[in-house]
Amino acid sequence: MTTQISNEDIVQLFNNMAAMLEIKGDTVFKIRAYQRAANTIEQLSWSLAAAAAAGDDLKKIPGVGKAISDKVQEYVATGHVAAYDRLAEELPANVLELLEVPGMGPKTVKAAVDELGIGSVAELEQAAVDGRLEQLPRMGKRSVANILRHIQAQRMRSDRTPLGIASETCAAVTGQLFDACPGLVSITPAGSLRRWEETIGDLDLIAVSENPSETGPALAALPSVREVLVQGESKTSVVVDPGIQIDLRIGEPNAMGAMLQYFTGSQQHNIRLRDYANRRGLSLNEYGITVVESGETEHFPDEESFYGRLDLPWIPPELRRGADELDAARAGDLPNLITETDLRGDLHLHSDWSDGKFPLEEMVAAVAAMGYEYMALTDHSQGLGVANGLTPDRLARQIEILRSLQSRYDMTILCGSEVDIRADGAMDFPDDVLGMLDWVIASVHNAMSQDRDTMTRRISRAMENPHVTVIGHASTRLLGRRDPVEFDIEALLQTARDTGTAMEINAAPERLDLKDTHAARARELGVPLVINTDSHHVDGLTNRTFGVAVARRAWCGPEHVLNTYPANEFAGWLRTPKGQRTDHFAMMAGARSAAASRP
Ligand code: DGT
Ligand code: CA
Ligand code: CA
Ligand code: ZN
Repeated sequence: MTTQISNEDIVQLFNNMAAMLEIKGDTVFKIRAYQRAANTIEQLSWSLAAAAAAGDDLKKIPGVGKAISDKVQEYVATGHVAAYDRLAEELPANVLELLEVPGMGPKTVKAAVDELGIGSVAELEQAAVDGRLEQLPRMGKRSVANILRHIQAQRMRSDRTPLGIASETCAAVTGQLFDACPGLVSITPAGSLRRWEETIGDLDLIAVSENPSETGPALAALPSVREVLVQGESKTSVVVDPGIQIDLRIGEPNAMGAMLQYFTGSQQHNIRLRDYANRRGLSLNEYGITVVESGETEHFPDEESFYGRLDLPWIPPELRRGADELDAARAGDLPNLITETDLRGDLHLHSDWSDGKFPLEEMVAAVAAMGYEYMALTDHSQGLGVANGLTPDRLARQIEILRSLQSRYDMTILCGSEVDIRADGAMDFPDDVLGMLDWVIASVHNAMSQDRDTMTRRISRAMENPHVTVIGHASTRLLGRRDPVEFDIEALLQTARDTGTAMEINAAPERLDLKDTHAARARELGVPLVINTDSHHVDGLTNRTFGVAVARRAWCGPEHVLNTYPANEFAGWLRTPKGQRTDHFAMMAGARSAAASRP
């Protein structure tokens, strides 16, 4: 069996065939037939693959004759079309890649291949730069400049976008579309963004509208649009600043379940789900679920009813990785995932005493406004003299001020510090200074290129310090900007467990550190996780949503995250001598789970 084949896949197949035939110099009649079929199929609002699988007569569709119908059948049955493969073999490699460059139609590609021997986009770019491309018929300075610009733009967007930036872009575009489209009812993100992947290839949006035809053109007309890639009935694709591709599709309210499910992916999850459905005589596509025997397609307004039809509970998008989630769903073992509102405190916060942007008092007030029961202010230690870190004297003054602020708040204000772990693993404050603090985050901020063993020993030594409560942003990575340090994560997490040290999930969207798989391993080992925003600004507090997403992707419930516990239980853990904290946490988590499962 093949993977789910969408109408878009089929449209692309026939458009490519038309272009390849044109490059070969085939008859106009044959080329037009493929183009016409592609246009018709693009307009369909139901799955051609499902109809083919159900044995419908596709020739009843205008523009679809026997040759086209046979190829659809072949594609659906085998995942291949022999005629297509033959064409691709006859032509130089990478011709299809050249066709995808806007401005490169079949005739131009043919000339570029035949006359200049160009076989790749890189060679095309070279020919555009050194003036050879301009020599071709119908090519001028203008068209060459455009092709060059497209190639460069394509290279820019080939990089994946960090989640935080993609999510800001998504919110901005969604807002602008609502302003521009009176008929718009909803826009739902799908794809990797909905699964909270740490980087996003492109943004997939599904719109429901009372006036669907206004939506695509409105997207294409937004001021942030750099380039329009596709503008069709059912799909519009654009590239917006800062170089993010957006695929917008129109959904039907009564069939949103399948649409959202299909385009949320992951592809691996969908493949597994489809195999599971096939074994039950059902086939899945982006429009609904088809009973193979009767050929009847059922539609679902939401994902709950879609998964329900497969006798499965709804599976949270964060879990849809094509790993164990389907087995867990079938067994009724899906985790009860943590949500944002489970958080009762934020324990990594900076003020303008170090490198934060807001005064202490305003930072504390903003945290209290989140409705939290507790917080820790954690400005930097003096360390390398960067980030305006605090000397022991300034720290002592800050502690005094924080203690005096406490009387104004119900929220418990912990006096903390984010203390550098020096290159040799020593803490940047002596033990007597650390001893004044309620909460000590130990973080690496320098000597990041140490080898794996040295870095592992360095962080382990910090964990062995009896004053260190938690390791901050362990890998120090910055998504798209700085690689993680090298360390043995398994050894570190075992040391965390053995020493009673908690591990931070740093929610700053450029960090997401621990990352999901490491957080999952911490959970398995019983190491308490703490979700912190590391806010340097009052606006940073809402970044907790990204940290919660990491914890969800790690299959964490609230019981695995220390700062979901009520203030008294949290304080009880903190009072426990460090060497007993892991056991104490296991007891807290056990009590929490038992309470949750009580009827
Ligand atoms: P990305 O964009 O690389 O961060 O990752 P996704 O998961 O957003 O992937 P994308 O945008 O290519 O497609 C969104 C979802 O739609 C994907 O997770 C599964 C589904 N899907 C899209 N195109 C195809 C396709 O050609 N075949 C199949 N089987 N599924 C597809
Ligand atoms: Ca995507
Ligand atoms: Ca996409
Ligand atoms: Zn830090």
